[in-house]
Amino acid sequence: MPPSQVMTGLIAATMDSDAEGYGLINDAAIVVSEGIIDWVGTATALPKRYAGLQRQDLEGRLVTPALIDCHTHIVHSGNRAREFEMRLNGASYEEVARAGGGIISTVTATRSATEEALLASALPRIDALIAQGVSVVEVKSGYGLDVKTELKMLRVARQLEQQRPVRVVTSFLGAHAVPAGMGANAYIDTICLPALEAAHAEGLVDAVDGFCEGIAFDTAQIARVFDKARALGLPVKLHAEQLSHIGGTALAAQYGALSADHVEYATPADAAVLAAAGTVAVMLPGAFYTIHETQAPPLQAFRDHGVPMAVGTDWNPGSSPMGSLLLAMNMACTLFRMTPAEALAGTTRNAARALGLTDCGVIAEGMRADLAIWNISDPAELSYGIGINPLHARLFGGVV
Ligand code: DI6
Ligand code: FE
Repeated sequence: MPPSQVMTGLIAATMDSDAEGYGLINDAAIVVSEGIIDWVGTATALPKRYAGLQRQDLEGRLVTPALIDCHTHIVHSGNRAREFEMRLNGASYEEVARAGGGIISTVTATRSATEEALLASALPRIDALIAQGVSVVEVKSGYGLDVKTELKMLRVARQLEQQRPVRVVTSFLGAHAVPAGMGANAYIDTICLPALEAAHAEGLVDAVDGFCEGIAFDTAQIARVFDKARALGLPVKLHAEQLSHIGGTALAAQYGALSADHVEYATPADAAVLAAAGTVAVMLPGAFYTIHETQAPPLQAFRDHGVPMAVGTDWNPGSSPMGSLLLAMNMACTLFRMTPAEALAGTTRNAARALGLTDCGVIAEGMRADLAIWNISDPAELSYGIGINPLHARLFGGVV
């Protein structure tokens, strides 16, 4: 355990839900003890009992909760740069598919990679996120589509947490795509549900996800996966309404999902049911940008109904090869017109909520001391910069 210490000379963006906007405290002090935030407030109000503690002057820097990337697919093998290039040279979808492109190419590569190789390729990705002040990363399976590889992906996700000072939250995404030569229902019965049971038995699953889309699984098929999740006592989340409106958002809300992700084609009625269910809407502007989507998610409806909004990278080799959560915040502002305060809440407080975590995401007494210290003084700069990383230091459980 690191020694107890007082940080002073800082501006705290606490992101505390009771506070408006950033929950800013100018000339703040934060007391960290045994990896936990013991006290936060204005320096002049620091209780006398902390007078003897070691002090660190942060020279006017901004301190936020460490960031949380609540939607990634960083465990995968290979990349799809070739098909990116083919498409920009005018190749059609069919030509790309015939050349072995698309999601199935990532499945093939991920199946043939050893656990060690998968881990080796995922480590630099999680390092890139950590270098931007990220302390929690959600990681999905979904590029195996067979029992063995789905479990392999989740084991690698768990290993990331052993190898790096970071917390990993896993989502089982067996219902990501239908493997070639198989019907969706048969796939769910013979592979997806048995894989979920096996992964859960091994303690590999924190939540269950699915891709509810015309090119993947319909609501009735996802409901069967969610029923199994419910029977196992696991929370659910869903890729919903990304390319079209087929009812995934309402289904997610019906199952009390932690989050509904993408939601470009969600409607104001969907916003109302999300709000009633307490489900977080996760914005993934990297995918919107990459696939040249033009339909932006209904932000104003989310605001009007009080739907909590989060922001993630969706880091995956196909629709969002994006290794920067700060860039995702910038794009959420520029492409979706989120405010910088909403974007920061979306990678702290609301991202924690999208993962079902209650001990991080805000700077408040009793929370984990997962903090990001930035070389800036205005929190809007985090969303304003494009490809700029102003991180000074990151505390993970109180450790620099
Ligand atoms: N939504 C997406 O945008 C990605 N998966 C998903 O559920 C696409 C993943 C890929 O193309 O590899
Ligand atoms: Fe995704």
